[in-house]
Amino acid sequence: MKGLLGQPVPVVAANAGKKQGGIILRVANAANVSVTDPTAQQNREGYRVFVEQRNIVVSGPTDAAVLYGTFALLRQIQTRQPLTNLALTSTPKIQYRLLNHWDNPNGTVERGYAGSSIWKWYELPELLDPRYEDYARANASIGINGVVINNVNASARYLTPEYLRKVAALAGVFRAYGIRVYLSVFWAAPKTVGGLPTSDPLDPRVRRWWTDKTNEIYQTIPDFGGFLVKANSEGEPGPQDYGRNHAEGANMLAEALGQHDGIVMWRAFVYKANSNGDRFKEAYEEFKPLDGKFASKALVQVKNGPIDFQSREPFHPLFGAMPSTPLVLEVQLTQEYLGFATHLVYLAPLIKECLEADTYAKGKGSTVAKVVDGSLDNHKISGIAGVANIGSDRNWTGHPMGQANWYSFGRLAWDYTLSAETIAQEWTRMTLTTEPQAVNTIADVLVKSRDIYVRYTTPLGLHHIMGQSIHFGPEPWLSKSARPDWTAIYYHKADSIGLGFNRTATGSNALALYKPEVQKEWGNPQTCPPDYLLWFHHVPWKQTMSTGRTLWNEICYRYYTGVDSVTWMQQRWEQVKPSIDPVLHADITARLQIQHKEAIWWRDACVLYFQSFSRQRIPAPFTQPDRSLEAVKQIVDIYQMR
Ligand code: BDP
Repeated sequence: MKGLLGQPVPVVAANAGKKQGGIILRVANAANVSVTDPTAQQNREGYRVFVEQRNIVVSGPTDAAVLYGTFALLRQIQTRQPLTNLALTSTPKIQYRLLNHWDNPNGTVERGYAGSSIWKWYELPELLDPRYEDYARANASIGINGVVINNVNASARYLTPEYLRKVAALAGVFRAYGIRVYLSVFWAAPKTVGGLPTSDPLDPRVRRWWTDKTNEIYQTIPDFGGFLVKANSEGEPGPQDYGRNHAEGANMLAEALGQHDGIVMWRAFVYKANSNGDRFKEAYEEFKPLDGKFASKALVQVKNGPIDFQSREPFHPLFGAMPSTPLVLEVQLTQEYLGFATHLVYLAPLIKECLEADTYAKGKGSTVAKVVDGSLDNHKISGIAGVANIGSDRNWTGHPMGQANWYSFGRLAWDYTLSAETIAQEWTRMTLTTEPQAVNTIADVLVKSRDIYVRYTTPLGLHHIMGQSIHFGPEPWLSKSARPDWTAIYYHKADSIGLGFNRTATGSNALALYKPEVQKEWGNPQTCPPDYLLWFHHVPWKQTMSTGRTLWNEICYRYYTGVDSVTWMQQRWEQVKPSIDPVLHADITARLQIQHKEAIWWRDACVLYFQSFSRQRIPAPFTQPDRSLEAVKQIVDIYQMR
């Protein structure tokens, strides 16, 4: 309040609160919250902010609720909303609202684009960087109540007493902000840490080891949140190494959690090595048969789409297909496939697109959001996870606008009905400027930015055509890799006839994983939304689309206008210059320049490469790129040089 009002605000004890004209923080009603109510946990976090006599009262049943209410009040003030007749009431729609850090013990971050990890393992537990508290406060301000602090490609180190003390030190900082700590576990830890000959989940020694280890964790961290597991995925060990399935693995950990108040989040991001099917279908085929076999403390964590955090994916077919299992939605805030920390891409529209998608699992209106919040299938627990874009950068996220993605994730996890526009406005006002015209301009750029990114990189449902190791650059010609499903040609299937992956009944039939209503819409190239077209159809270059252009012309149109739209973003950003801190303005101006350069790079790489199949000219008014495909390939090679 002092910072916002520019004058000191005295803090007085509760019983001195008889005077009027202040803010009262009141923990009340705790007794009324029923523990058998499925939404009890969320109710414990819900708040009310209202006016009583001449005071503003922030009330809720727990400290955390009052904290969330306090941040809601601050948001109200900071975004300059009226305070008269204030009546804010809000309860989170999803119970576990988690950040997943992909941070390693050596201080690097898997796919992290904001510098190195913010956790300083060699200084912990004695030295606590003040940023830990800033981080926790920022999370609490947007309602995040848990953090998985280490990479899903996990190190066993975190399960040693030495490291558990370090984790406990972080938990100690986060506790006051309503945030619990979780760990990603390395499946083979019973062997590497425990010295056992096996990590078979059905082996009694292994079970004993996990139970003892879990008890030890709770002795060190009494409010420990639980485990996140990546198993039998991309080379990580798992229960299948012993002929056991994912549910048997998850249930063993759930059993180890016993009476402790913790959960297991078991990731469904799996696809077999050397599979000759369609990677799109693999997680579904492995997990769908396990529905109903998971213990009550186990949730299955599913990425928003079936492949891997592409700039646009159809919703994952597991949503709506596992009614007996609570599913955690996993989205990626770090912009691995969306331009790293150099491209301005606001992700709320992407997250909402998934949440609002209709699975038709129980008829119309069975949205992914209703699957995830547990309401569709009456689950007692629900969760959502965002892969964090936070690092050691002074501005936290590398791209200053990346903060908007951290912010919007928290806001949507709390209330997914908020619009991407509202959140963009809120964030802009609280972070950049309150000048109304500038706010509108910036929010408009934010809201359009994701579609613009899709246009100049992967329009019409193209996917996975990025550089093998530089995921921010194009490599549609990539034809050899350690696995076929790591190449680009596996996905775009360009040939002299056309472009796109036929996933209809005449192709891989991945479409059959969806409910008939969805199949009907996407299965016909005429009714399939153009944004998903090449996800499901191999379309002839000369085919006329709903836009009136042929596929080839439409592709070109999107790549070229996508680049022009980056110019538009640059112009908009220039317009708001008088309202923005000069250093920040210059930073983003420079990043937009990089974005523009790389948009042209994507466009040239893709139109030149696909032109070698379509054998058609670039349609007017656009002109042939002024460099050759070979020249573009060289840039990619340079970035991928050892
Ligand atoms: C992929 C990333 C890889 C992650 C993997 C995962 O490239 O670094 O380990 O996802 O989610 O997108 O496990």
